[in-house]
Amino acid sequence: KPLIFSGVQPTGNLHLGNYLGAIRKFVALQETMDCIYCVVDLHSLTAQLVHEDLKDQTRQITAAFLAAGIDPDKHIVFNQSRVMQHAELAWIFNCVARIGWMNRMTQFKDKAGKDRENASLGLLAYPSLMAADILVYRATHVPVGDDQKQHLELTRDIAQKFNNDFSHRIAELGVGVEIQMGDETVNGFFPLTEPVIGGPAARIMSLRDGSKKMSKSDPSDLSRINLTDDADTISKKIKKAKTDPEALPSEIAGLASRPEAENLVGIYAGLADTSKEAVLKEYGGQQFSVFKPALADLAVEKMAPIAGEMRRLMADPGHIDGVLRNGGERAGVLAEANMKTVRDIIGLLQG
Ligand code: AQP
Repeated sequence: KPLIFSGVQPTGNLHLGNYLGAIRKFVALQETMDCIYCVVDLHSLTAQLVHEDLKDQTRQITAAFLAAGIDPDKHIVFNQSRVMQHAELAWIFNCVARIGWMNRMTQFKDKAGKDRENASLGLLAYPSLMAADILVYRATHVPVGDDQKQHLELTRDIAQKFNNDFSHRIAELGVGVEIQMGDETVNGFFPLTEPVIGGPAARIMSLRDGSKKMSKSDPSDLSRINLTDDADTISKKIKKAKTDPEALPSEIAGLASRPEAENLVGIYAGLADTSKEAVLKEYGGQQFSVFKPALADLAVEKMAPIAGEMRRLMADPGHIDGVLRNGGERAGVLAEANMKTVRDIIGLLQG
């Protein structure tokens, strides 16, 4: 049965990239699928170990989930550290995965920089914990931005190696399910999870540099639109966004080698829930002096209600904590059922 899992780190302000690339997809998927959405607080320790306002930031991401429209009664919303089975399975996956796999991750290379020897072991093993987050529920689909594609491929590699390494035990215990691998069907315990990536907003770029992704850690606040920015700030940032002097083209091919123009068209398409082609049909031939104000109005129209609702929710932290507690209890039951089987497959002495 399809099951959705995804997570967001409580590190700094959420931005338009997080919203269009991930959270908005979470909301759409909950209409037809069972979903588990997680604030991955353990992951955030790889970015910043000593974190004065980790609790508040965890509440803020939860508030963003709820304000965007995720229903915590029908689906599960919780913070990762409440369900210790994530860390337990991550350890097992650390023993399944190879160091070479981790070393190849572009996010690790970017974040570790030149001084790799000095990067934390947690930063290197980040994808192993991510695989555990997903596979502890045996989730089948993960909605994420394009930047997470490589980590999802690694999750599949870990699942596949576990299924292979323990194939006899899985068969012996009769706990396998049929897993489709290309044209072949194999028996395994963990599914080969599919990423849900795509649409015009799969990778939103910085407003200051069309070659860099919009990111929480960019030192320039003008590079991103934060979910909590007010209407004036959103308009100012879009007005100041880097562009070129040409008018917008009428065809998508005309956006090639115009990364900043392509980014703004993608943001418009994402917010309006349409395609880049449809945006160019409407604005092709127009100057940015016309397109930018239209984009600013649309961004304010879509984002301001979310920011308002987040502020309202943040005024009652007790309610948010209750949502996370309840979600954690429900997630814990599912995770423990799978972990019991994993411990049996491995042959750990229990009971
Ligand atoms: N620019 C982006 N465009 C589309 N999707 C994006 N995501 C992040 N940036 C973009 C997606 O948002 C989800 C949550 O991300 P995260 O908080 O887990 O971590 P991140 O990807 O590290 O976010 P940032 O802003 O990019 O942080 P830093 O600055 O630390 O690198 C994920 O699904 C992600 O794909």
